[in-house]
Amino acid sequence: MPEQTLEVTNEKMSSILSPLSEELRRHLYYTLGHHSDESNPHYYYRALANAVRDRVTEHWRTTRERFSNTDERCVHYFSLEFLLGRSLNNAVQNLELDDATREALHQYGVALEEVAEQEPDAGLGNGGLGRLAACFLDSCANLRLPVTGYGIRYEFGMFHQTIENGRQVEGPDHWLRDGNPWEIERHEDAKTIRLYGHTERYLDDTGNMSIRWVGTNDLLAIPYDMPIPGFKNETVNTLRLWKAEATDVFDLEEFNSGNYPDAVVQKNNAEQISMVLYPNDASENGKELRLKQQYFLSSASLQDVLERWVAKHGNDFTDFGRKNCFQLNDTHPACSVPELMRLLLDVYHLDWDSAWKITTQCMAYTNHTLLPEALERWSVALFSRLLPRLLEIIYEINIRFLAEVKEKFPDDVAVLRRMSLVEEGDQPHIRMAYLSIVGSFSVNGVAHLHTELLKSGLFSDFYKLWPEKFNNKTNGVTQRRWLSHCNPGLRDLLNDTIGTGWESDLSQIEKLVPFAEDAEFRKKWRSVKLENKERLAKYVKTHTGVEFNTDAIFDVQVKRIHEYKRQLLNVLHVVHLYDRILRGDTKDMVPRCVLIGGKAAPGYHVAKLIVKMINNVASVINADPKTENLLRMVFFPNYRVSSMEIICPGTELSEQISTAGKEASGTGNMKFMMNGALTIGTLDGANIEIREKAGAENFFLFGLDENGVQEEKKNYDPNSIIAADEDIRRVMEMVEGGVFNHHEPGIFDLLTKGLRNPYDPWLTIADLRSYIDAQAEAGKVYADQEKWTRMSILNSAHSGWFSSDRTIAQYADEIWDVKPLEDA
Ligand code: B1N
Repeated sequence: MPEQTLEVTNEKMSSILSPLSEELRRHLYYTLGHHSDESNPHYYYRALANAVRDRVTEHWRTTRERFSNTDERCVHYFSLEFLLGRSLNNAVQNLELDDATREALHQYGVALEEVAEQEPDAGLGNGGLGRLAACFLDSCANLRLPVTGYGIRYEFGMFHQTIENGRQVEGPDHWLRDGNPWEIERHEDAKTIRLYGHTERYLDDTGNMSIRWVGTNDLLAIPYDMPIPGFKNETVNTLRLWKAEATDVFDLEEFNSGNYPDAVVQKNNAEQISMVLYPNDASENGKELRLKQQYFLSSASLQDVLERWVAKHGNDFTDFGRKNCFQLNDTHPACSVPELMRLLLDVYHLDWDSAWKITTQCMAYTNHTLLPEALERWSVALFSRLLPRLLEIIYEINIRFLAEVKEKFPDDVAVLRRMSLVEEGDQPHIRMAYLSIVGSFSVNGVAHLHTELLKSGLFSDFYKLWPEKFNNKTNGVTQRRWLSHCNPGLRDLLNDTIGTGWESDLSQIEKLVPFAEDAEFRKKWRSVKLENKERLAKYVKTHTGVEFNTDAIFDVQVKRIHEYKRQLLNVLHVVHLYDRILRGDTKDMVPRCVLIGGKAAPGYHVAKLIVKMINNVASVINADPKTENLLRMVFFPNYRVSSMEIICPGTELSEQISTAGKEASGTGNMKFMMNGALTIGTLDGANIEIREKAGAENFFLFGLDENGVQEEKKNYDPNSIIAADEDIRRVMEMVEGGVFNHHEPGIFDLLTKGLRNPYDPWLTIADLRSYIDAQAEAGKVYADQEKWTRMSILNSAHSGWFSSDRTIAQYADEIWDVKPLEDA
């Protein structure tokens, strides 16, 4: 059928689609086979999602057309994680369907909120890194930038966390069980992915010596596209997620040899690749299946982009590097460097120099962590078995690279060993971060301090060689999800006070500054916060059974559980407050409700023990009548995107307490700030920039800075600190004396021994005194509600810098060199 006849113009559209209320009725009846009188919120959700999805289709098509017609550069954002959360409300908001939706649901007597809650979170990510990718897609669509996301359609996303006897138990997250109305399968764009096999030399048609990769095990990558609607701007970008399937060819061979069951088993093997998200945040995972996932994403996505290029330009790749950019979200998709080389060399027959020029013109790499345990290294043995052709290419890249190093530093022999892409040893490994740096024109960190530490530490040799490659892009979050959508009370107050411009340009939130001095406004600000605290208290009650008193300060730490994030420091402070209550020292103590939430990697024993300790401390405190109206603590189970949407608007004190130099950026800190929470934090990651923007007087600072940490480590003596500080000594006595594990003696020894260890890398005891004092200061200020409110308003007012729109505008300007796409 010719393309024209498929086209639906805007006018024709309105004649095809009826009012939303009728579309809802139609989907309920015809798509789902339900009558309204026998239905429930789950089916209303699915019918509504279909109806809203239909509303996206037209702008999606026109945006795609703009992409394929443009001669401007396009960006492909490669990430193993996209932590999208829910899509319905986002689409309703961005397409301005709020009134129509409410009206449509009204006929059935159900509220949008109740229906929206039926949607499972798309939890295709671990934490900050995956959520950042989702915020970036939103901002790219808002700014009408030609950016496509590429990822994996995991059948099972981030595991479901329950708590049994205080301990984390993992359950499967089968988010696709009821189907996914937000995706469209595009079988016609499937790609073949090759694994294993070996390489051989041969003479090609033109008589040239070429290399081919043969004897491979092949599988298919099937794309599923998800719409990324821009904010009120008729733009819908695409997130393309790949699902692994067995090739039909393979099935057929097995089938013909009478081996039907084996063919089916083979299909299952192939499908394993996209079966599950690895639940490790900031720690390396050496599993073969993980490397397969990484290569699968890289190869499928690069083939997609290259095939489209060839369809338009034939085999002329002269401009490919100038017209395309691949942004690598950490080293997880780093196979893209050798894979692009392989495709250009072996499939499109370019010579090495041309292929390398193109590759280094279009690859860009973002680093998200300094933690050595998170730096990816793959064993050469595994690489040579799984991806033999890629290994050859990596070796060749390395030989040429080391020659360049030698030329630059002729007198330094050690430098070659240090910078080599291959780490020598009993079992040689490929250093994926170095491969990414060598293959990219841009290397960026995610907050000012983080980038400086990359340049002076981890990547200092590379910085000396190529200073021009290095740059900083401080993270941001989308205010459309993290303010507008999740905090409607504050949204309305802002709109009434400073207009609506901040929703697409958060720098305008600065207009709030003078209102900090307006007593009437402060009162309204407090009443919005109170409503959000009530909503949060109800949520906490439902999921933990614990009552939060809304007069208390709501003190929150939600993020992955990790030693460097120091949830233990938080617990020790809570124990200190409990100790004060027990000894009757409650003068000037403000009532406090402490909430901690987050998932521990299933294999991370210490992190899981920290979860247990939080739960045990909480149980003892909440059960003790002496704490009534003064102190409450909960561990919030199964923390995820949709829980943060309720938690962050109700939070007053945001805990950002990592050991200085360890948290690359943090992004939860930004969500809290926008919603008017004050931060108690160290000089780490983006906290530093938050404090700069908010003003030092509006931030509760404590602890060693990064230099201080280095100094302290030389002579760290936690036991002397404990002995010399009465409060700390008592806290340790309670924890070590079994107050929180009466019936389970010794279970926390690993944790308390860690705290007392002079080699404790997280220096928890070093920062505890300063943390307790900063907490006391926060409590004191909270008692002065007018002062607290002023500080709260100023935090929101100065949060403009932390919009991912700003971050993405900088990527677009300073790395990608792309502009908004105008209508064709
Ligand atoms: O990336 C976020 C930062 O805000 C956080 O500070 C940082 O910790 C986080 C291996 C990671 N770094 N590294 C990871 C995730 C999954 C995985 O398998 C590492 N996550 C971060 C956004 O920049």
